[in-house]
Amino acid sequence: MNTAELSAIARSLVAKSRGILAADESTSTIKKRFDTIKLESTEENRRIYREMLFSAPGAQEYISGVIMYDETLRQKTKDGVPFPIYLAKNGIVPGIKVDTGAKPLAGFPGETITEGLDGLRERLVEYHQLGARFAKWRAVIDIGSGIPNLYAIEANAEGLARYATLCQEAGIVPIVEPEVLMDGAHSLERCEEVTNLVLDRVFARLFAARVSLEGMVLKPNMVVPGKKSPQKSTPEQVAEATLRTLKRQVPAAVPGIAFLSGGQSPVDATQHLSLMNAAGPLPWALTFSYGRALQENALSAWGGKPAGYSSGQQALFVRAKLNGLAAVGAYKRAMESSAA
Ligand code: 5MM
Repeated sequence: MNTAELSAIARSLVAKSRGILAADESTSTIKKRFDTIKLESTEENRRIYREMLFSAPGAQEYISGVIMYDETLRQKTKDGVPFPIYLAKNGIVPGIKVDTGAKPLAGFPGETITEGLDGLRERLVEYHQLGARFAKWRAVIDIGSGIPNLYAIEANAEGLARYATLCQEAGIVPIVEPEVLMDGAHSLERCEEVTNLVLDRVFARLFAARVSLEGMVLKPNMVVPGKKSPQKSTPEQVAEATLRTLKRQVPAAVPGIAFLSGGQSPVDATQHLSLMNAAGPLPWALTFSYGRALQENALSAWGGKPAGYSSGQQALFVRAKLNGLAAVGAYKRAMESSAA
């Protein structure tokens, strides 16, 4: 595939008022999510849940792409239509998570390296045949006492760059996700410092690996204080620090940035995105690629019960619509009460 085709897919993922649904929880993560509603994590329950999300009436207007896990990409709707085909027919680009997880980095206690490069070229060929047109790889950087070390950042940046070139070779748009976790007790300033360093290293390796920036999407964290930090930030401070960081580090050739939510509440994630877009014009599209912030309400409204199916779909629709508004800077917190 040529770069123009990759670029067209990347641009469609960040098209006006639309963003990405991250539904690529691995089997162990979805089990933790189902535990919260006391539902057994069987293959059929996972299929039913994903079908509920993918077929939510009205949500397609605001969802440009869905990131799936390997199992989901191979599953079908109750009517027997493979999920990637079903999504594509509804104007949603099918995506696939291709990393195999963040594993302990030898020699660097408390730090991780994301794995999955072995055999990736062959897996990408199969994923393309199954209908995937974009992929995702998540590198995880934790902030704590004495971490992150530069070596861990550079090793993860190299992994992201090697993954991204392999994707583009296979005609698949890479979503490059370097996530600086918000789990620690660090300040907003420390998050800004680390996020700057991480993005600087990531773009250096993407350039060295000859990744076409026009044919990728960046999926970063927002700049926020750690959850255990005594510091509380205002939404305006988060928006300002995040935009300052992105403007310093992300070339304008990248068509779009689709944030992860990282453990922010659904409302905070929407408000931060909207404030940033309202501060435009910006050199790239800014949208969402949320997992928890899109799914949390839908999961609890569904509750694993047939009677909750349409409430779950409605809850996803509401969050998708409000984030669609945030992607053009038009969301207000007051809309929460009238949105349902
Ligand atoms: C949906 O969660 C994704 C998969 O996580 P595991 O590999 O641990 O199962 C995750 O990569 C997600 O796509 C991003 O982190 C964004 O999700 P959030 O919840 O942070 O918006």
